[in-house]
Amino acid sequence: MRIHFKALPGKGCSRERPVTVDRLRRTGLYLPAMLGEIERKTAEVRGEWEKGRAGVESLQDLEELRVRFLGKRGYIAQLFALLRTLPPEKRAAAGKLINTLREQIEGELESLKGQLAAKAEAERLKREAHDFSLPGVWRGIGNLHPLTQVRLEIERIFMEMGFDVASGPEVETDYYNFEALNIPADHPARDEWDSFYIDEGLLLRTHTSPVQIRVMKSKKPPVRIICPGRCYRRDNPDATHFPVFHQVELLWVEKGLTMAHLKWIIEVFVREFFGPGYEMRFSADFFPFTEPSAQVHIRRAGGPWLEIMGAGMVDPAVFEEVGYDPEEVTGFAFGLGIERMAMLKYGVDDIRLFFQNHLRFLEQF
Ligand code: 2U9
Repeated sequence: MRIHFKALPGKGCSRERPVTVDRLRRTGLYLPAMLGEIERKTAEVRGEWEKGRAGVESLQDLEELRVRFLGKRGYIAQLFALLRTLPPEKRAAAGKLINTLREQIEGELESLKGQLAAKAEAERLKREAHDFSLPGVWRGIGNLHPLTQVRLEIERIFMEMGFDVASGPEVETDYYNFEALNIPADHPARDEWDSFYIDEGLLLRTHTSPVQIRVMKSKKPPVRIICPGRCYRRDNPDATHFPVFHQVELLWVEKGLTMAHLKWIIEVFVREFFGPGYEMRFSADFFPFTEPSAQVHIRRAGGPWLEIMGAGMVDPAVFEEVGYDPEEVTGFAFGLGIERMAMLKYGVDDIRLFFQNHLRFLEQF
């Protein structure tokens, strides 16, 4: 034998150059082959094919087998190379033999490929199958913080009555937080709003009242707004104090408003927010920015009086500061603490619980 199948390129022999008649001639190995020899070699390749085919388990195996038999340097190419060494008159018969084998291999490769692809797909489906009867993994969808819920509820009630929601900066100037609200620098009332100063003349707002000043300075009456927002005071935390807290303040400025309108607005609010069955009490108080001023309590029949807010008619000095004529318009305002509203509504006895972010507390709302 001049051409050894063992030396034929297969796995690991890919660098070997194809055996061509030219090469054989050049190396002096060229001798015309015999027809019988080609028949024998073809049968040998068929045997090899059948062995190889039986061992195929994956598409990768199959591809390796294809290269080994049909590749540029594969067995079939080798047989054709041998064919070209036959005397021309014998080539047709031998060529037919090789072609038949090639077609057989091609056909079988195709069908094996189909079978293996189907097998791989079935395995993939099995691997990725979902059992929809298994219990699911519960992922909590979360809920709004109770303070947010209360704020949204208060906003809804007043928006339905025709009030707009206004907001402003949490870092304020001394002027908007105090001066414009009739609380001059040396006024003893400043002690009530012990503040976090950032710089000379700059502080964390102690109430949302500066928002009302900003709104009034920016437009003519009528003004109907509520101002929810975060406020800061230098209080030591205890069951009813926290240095960060939230307020909603209301301001209505228009011709002819009286304390009666203020009482009516608060009555509607109490009924909407706490439900029916409460009585309401106003008692005298003092704020530099309202005159007269009052604190408002509510109670259920037989229950204790609960303070819910401070309120009053806007002081004429405040109107003058923002450029409104106190002879022409009157107005009223109130301020309430969102934490206090939430504590009363849900029976929470310690304000600090709202800021500790314990899920077992928050999940109750
Ligand atoms: C302007 C004029 C008047 C807002 C008011 C109160 C009374 C009040 C407290 C309630 C609980 C603050 O959060 S709290 O500690 N607020 O008692 N607030 S009248 O009066 C204003 C506001 C703005 C221009």
